[in-house]
Amino acid sequence: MPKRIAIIGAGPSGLAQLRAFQSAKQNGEDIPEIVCFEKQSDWGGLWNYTWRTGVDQYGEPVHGSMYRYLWSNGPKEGLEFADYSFEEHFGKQIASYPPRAVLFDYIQGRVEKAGVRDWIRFETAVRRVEFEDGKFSVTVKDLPADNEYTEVFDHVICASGHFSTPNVPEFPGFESFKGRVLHAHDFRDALEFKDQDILIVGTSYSAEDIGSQCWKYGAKSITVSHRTAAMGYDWPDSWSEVPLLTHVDGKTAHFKDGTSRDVDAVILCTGYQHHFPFMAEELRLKTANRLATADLYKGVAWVHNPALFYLGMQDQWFTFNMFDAQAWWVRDAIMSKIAMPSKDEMDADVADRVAREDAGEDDYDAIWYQGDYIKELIAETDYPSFDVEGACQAFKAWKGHKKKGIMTFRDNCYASVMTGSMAPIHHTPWVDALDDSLEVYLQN
Ligand code: FAD
Ligand code: NA7
Repeated sequence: MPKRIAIIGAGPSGLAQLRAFQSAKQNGEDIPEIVCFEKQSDWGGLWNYTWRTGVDQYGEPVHGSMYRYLWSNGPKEGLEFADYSFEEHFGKQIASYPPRAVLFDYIQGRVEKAGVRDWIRFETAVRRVEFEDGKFSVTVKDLPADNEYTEVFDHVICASGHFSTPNVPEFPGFESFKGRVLHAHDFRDALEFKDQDILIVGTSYSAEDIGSQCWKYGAKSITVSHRTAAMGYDWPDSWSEVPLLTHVDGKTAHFKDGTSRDVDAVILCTGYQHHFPFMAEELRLKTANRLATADLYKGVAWVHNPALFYLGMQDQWFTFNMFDAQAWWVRDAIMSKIAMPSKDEMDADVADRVAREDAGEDDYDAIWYQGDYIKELIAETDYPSFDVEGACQAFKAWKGHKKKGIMTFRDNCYASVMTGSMAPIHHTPWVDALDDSLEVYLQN
């Protein structure tokens, strides 16, 4: 009997896993039986945009955190698949910061070519994963049929993402705030905040990008409140950065330095939780959003039971090609091409990764740390080797471009580390590009 493998989620990580197994099959290897459970009706994970917020048509928590007009927040040259270039997909080189629809198209292209859609059971939510007698029992719900059933697997690969369950702090006065309070997870369209005074709490990607979106689409002012430190970019005139919110009173927001400001809406860009309610306690990953996750050998194998794997659970500089590196490694561990060490060795590996991350001093160290991690994994599999150093350099240039102009960094272009060709400069500066459709983006 071939082994049976359950993959939870058909986002970029789960799709990387499907492609990894399919590539082994294409090379004539006997692969296990693969079943991928995806609760949405289509693949692509966060890149599969939904207008819905709250719960979906079946009462399931909405997974999507992406919003309209989202453009890649880093250069595409840092995330390109080594086995499927942008040029192969689009038939030409494209500009460096594609909008969501363009990246969604690219993600789909590789798995359509691989022909793995039949391996996915859509609209099927994983409800419970348990381990008994050396096997995993996976209970799922067929959502349209309103029917739960359980199947048994030799391995489970959890690729359910970790940017969907919001971290929602409460500040005094929210209960009587005379405006809208929402988390970034529920933000969909910046036009909703046109002509409004917006308060954003948080200073990471969501804060920076949602603030920039609101600015681009006509918000009157953006105030960003920080817990640790201001972002410090050279913001447009209508922006200000203030210390942490202490409370709100009516429409007035008060900050730690004693200043206050009237606002129409508060957008909490306060990050997400790693949330796996379907995992039995002894299988459930509990980790901060960091580069070296807790309890994952090589960043993927659950040290307490290495028949279970998690993909894409790190904080992310690299995304798609890192998920690939992980997926190829997990495939080879499952197919016994990579040997798993003792529990002590796995624990030592995790401790070493944590110590090395903690020793890093800045974002550049973090970028190279994650680049080295990718190199380490791909050296152990047949994932096509690529110029990871070149991708790190693209991220370094990107950071420099952000410092130079936070509203203009997306107008820069970089060379592909897969094909060597230079991306064209986009036909319209980002601040003026209000149409983010695939058709318009590809008009270069
Ligand atoms: P996800 O994309 O979250 O996919 C997980 C999948 O699992 C989903 O399809 C979900 O429906 C499914 N699932 C979850 N629970 C269950 C269940 N119980 N049963 C069945 N299926 C389930 N990365 C970039 O490279 N560039 C960007 O510009 C960028 N922008 C981002 C903007 C936002 C707002 C956010 C939140 C993230 C962004 N990211 C970006 C990072 C993003 O995490 C990755 O690009 C990528 O989507 C992660 O893929 P994943 O497959 O690990 O997770
Ligand atoms: P991140 O990167 O996890 O950042 C969370 C931010 O929220 C960060 O600035 C935190 O501040 C801040 N935070 C968290 N809790 C609080 C409280 N209680 N009060 C004030 N501020 C708080 O999440 P993002 O959503 O920005 O990015 C997630 C992904 O989405 C990312 O990978 C992108 O690709 C898109 P801190 O610095 O810890 O003080």
